[in-house]
Amino acid sequence: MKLTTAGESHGKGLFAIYEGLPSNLKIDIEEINKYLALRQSGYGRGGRQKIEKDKVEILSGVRNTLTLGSPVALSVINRDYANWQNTMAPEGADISLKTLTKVRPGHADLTGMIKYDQTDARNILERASARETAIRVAAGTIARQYLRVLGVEISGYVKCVCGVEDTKEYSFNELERAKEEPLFMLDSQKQTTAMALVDELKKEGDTAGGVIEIRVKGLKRGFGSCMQYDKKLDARLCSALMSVQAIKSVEVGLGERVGYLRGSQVHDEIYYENDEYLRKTNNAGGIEGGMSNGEEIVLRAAMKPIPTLMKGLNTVDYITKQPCSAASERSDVLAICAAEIILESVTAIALAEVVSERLGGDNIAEVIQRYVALK
Ligand code: EPS
Repeated sequence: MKLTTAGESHGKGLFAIYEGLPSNLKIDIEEINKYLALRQSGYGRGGRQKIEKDKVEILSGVRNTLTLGSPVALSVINRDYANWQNTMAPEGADISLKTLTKVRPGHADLTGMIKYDQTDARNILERASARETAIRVAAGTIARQYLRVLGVEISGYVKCVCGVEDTKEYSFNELERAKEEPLFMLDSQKQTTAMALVDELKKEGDTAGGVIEIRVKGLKRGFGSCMQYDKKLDARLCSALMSVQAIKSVEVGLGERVGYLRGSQVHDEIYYENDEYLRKTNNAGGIEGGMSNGEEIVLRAAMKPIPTLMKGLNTVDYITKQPCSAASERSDVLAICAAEIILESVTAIALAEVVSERLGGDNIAEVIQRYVALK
């Protein structure tokens, strides 16, 4: 499977070509739109989300709701393009209208301008923007639908917002209600504290990030490989999570804590009962030796605070070289709920790819048959 995305934040839209899906997979467009709406939700978002009402259009590869086995082309139109057409239109535009030279620390602006030989950071930020993730959520929901026919489900929640941390443990089934919460947090007291903090940060012109936990239930053992470094499941999943804008750390299972504990406190002991190899703990987060071991996969990722601060950060104007305050027109204070949906989606995309590498299959019946036959 291969996913290629295209599109600028204030251009005509976001687009994707998703290759390698088997034929006869049923595509639920309403579910794609549900996840697109969830990606736009959450406390702390800014003005842009009031403009956009993301909806997917499937342009190829699906007929009467079933995949054909051909590349699936997807689009999500930017409503805001109507307000930016005069400066963004490929056919001809006045590029002087929205130039940005007060490069923003934490963004791609400065290095991108030097690397791509630009004098306007807009030519960098338009593509670097997290708006691109809308189309990854659309494709990710198709990947989710592929995994679901095999009995694999993905969920998650927000564990921490700017230091307000929920340290409780939750079962997979408890996670689903997170999406009904304003910050996708499961501890209501922590969530209230976090929302008050977001209000305070907004007043101060500041921003926040947080920590997200993603879980995968129902994947059989043996996906990924211990035989070659680039086939390891943990490497594949962590790379997918790290590819999401603003994600600065990713961990599996106990993660960083393994460096602070003894072997006897870390490894999940094995016992045998009712014809099954079982564990009492899942510190490994469902992955050992680069392969799924049949336990739930547990991933955590930290998102940095949004780097456009309304109060501005100290920087330099790229053209005049004079010190100034970084550009800020409008911004999200926090986009942690969006990130949670995006991380579920990229997990689905990476996992679907790993699964299809092992199972192959030109049509979904063949895929299911091969999966069922696995030990
Ligand atoms: C983003 C800046 C903001 C965000 C945007 C990501 O957009 P704008 O510059 O239009 O105010 O809202 O995210 C989205 C549009 C989205 O749909 O997630 C950035 O610079 O990364």
